[in-house]
Amino acid sequence: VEAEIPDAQKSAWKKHSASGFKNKEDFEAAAIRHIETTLARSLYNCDEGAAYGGTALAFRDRLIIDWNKTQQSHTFADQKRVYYLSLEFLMGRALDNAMLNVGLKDVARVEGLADLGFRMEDVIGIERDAALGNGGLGRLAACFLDSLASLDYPAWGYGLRYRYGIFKQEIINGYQVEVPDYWLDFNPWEFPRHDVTVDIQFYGNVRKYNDDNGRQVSVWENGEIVTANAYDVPIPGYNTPTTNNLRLWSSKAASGEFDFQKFNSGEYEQSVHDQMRAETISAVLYPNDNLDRGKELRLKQQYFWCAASLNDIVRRFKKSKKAWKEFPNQIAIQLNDTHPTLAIPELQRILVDNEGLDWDTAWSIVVNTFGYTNHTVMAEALEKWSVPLIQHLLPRHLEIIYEINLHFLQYVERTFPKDRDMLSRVSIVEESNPKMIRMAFLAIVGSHKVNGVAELHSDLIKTTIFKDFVKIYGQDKFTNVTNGITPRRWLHQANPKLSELIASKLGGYDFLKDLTLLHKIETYADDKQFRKAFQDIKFANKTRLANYIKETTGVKVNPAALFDIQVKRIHEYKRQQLNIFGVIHRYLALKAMSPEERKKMQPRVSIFGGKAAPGYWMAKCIIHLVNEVGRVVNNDPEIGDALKVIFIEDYNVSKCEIIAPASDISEHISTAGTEASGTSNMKFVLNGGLIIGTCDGANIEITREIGEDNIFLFGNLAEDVEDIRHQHTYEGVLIDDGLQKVFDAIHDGMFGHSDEFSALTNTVVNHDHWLTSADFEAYCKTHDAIDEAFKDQEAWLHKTILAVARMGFFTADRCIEEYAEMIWNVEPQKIKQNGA
Ligand code: BZD
Repeated sequence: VEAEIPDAQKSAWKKHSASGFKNKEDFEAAAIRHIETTLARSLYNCDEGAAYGGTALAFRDRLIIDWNKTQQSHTFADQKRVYYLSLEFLMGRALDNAMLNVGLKDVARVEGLADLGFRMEDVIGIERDAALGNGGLGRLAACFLDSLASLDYPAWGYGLRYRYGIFKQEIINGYQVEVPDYWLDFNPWEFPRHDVTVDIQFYGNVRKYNDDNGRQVSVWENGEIVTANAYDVPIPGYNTPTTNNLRLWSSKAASGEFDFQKFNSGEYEQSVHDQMRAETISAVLYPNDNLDRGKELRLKQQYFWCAASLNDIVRRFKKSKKAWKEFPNQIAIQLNDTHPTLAIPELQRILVDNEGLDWDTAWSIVVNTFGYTNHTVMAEALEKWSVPLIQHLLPRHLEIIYEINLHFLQYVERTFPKDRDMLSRVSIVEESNPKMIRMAFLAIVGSHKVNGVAELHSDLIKTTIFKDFVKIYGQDKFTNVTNGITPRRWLHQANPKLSELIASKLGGYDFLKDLTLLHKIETYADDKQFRKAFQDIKFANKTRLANYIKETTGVKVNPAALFDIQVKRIHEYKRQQLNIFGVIHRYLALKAMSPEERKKMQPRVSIFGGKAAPGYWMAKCIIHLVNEVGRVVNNDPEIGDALKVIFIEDYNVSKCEIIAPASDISEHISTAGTEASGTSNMKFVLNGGLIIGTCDGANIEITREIGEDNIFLFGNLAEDVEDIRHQHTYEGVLIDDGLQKVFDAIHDGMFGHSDEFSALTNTVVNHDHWLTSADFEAYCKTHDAIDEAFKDQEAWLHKTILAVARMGFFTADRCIEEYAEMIWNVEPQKIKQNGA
């Protein structure tokens, strides 16, 4: 290819090719140029917003140069690539991450920005979070992108470019109020690719005919077309030139679709309406986590994004002129939950209908290409789509799904001829009214590997919801990849002082790319000086959070108190209700004490944060109760610093970066068997906090790694939950004595009108599906043990340091290496500095 380019052209490019800044002078020049020319500001009206804009654009230039080199190098090398399909990427802020990953934060901070008259923290704080996700699933995708790039894997993410990300949460009079998050008015991190578009079809009908060879051909026609537009977001690796791509699709009316006929004849509204209808597809992120609501627009989003992404992937493959059987050797596609499962019938459709492959050949390509990650066993979260809806929206795909099911059931019947029930149990089509397509089953049948996200979870899927599939396909199709987090963002960026302390002992920052090196700080758990330094950092981080709380809530909290934090989406299975009932229990106990007794108690700050899905009534009740308890407790003069209860508004990624380093204890207290993994548990321990938790998800493996002396576990085990629920149904719920006192206080109106909270208490009394009462006593006792343990600060520090030292396993880098080896069969590829 290079030989075809004339020398004059080459030398012009060589002379003028952009090169990213490497020092203060270049940075200042780039930032000022952008402030003046891109943002049209001057020395006299350069505010913090403009300083952010100039800095971000300067770094963007730098990223895009590496991005170009990376993409060129990957294209030339022509090795297998990974495509990570996720409806959610919860990226948070990009600037700080970009500065740290390219290793120029100090150049920008100490020299550049200071010269321009700004503080780095203020400039970074201007950026809005890219909040294209709900919670753990979306954040996992973001951590995986960071690791893929940092480890030099050729990989792309594919997602949707929502105009509105997850809503902004405001707390008004103690209630959650949702405000739209319009985040795109200034987003320097995306590149619109106006030349990269894909036309996506919906509705229409399927026409059949026989071709010259007598082969039946299906044509999907007369549909409605919507265009997908690509926007690319560069993903820089840490300390490597590798810069991968996250491609997000935006919907718009197909070109020519704006109907001038209608417009000219006065039907303005209709023609504008069509336009808006198309744009609606990528307009909003659905704010439900772990719940499937079966809305048509959601299905449209899923197909729109799968079809655009596959079209893009296939187009790139076809350029290589390789034989179709090479497809799975060149391409691995990972499905982040069942949301992208339509990619399976879509690829089959492309291969059979468009490319003319026979069914079996096509199907073997499909199965060898896809891997499926499951994130939940909870029935209410398992996706199903009604057959009439799919029939209407995607008629050809429905036919293909039925045919996939037919082949699959025939195989099952041959293998298990005596088990008639098996067929209806495993059928992709549920014989209900209306019939439903079980997306998880389709994903299993269409993938070569299925994985859970923590050991317990991966065992549970094999023994419960996917049990029959293990019989059918054997154990080997099912595997585990325990989740992890990127230490770049969750240690180095969120907690720079701790990162620096560790680096000072390990002789550098290599641990950020090999987190197992942390084990070398174990010996410092016994080093008094190190402990002091560690403690000072924790105190500074708690002070930073205390200041934030003062600024945003007006409540003054004492940074010397024990900070007890639960931040995550609000959900009954995550049991924030257990936490707040425990807080009320503590408050009642404090009230019953003499002032002298109260003085001896360990002061606490109970901190909550998290969003409730807008339609999730019970979750909203929990938020309201937390806020009402806070109002009463925080204003009780008898209580003072002994207890404070805080709800942090609008919890998101950038807030987590302030919160995670400031915990003494964090709560991961889901009903055993319900939290697939959890990842914030890892963030908190890595930042020098201990955990109170149930034997659930990754808590179990965290315990195994850090030692059971360094974690506070309590509660019933997953294997006993079903029996207890059964007992509740047939013998009624036994309400714990302590919990009864809490309910009495609520009913007496201690926290406002009790009607507001009756749903919360009634559900415990009636079913206690989440074992709030069954686990209450153990929960409260464990908190008492925490108070005791915290009094011995030296012993506490010893535990926290050991725990940090033993967290090496939970890096997302390890996850990516496991996926690469067990599921994708891809190799890393170093970028040569000159590109080619
Ligand atoms: O995925 C979460 C699980 O609940 C966590 O236990 C796990 O650690 C993470 C990462 O594996 N699941 C989600 O966050 N799920 C969703 O947000 C979601 C969103 C839309 C629809 C269904 C689920």
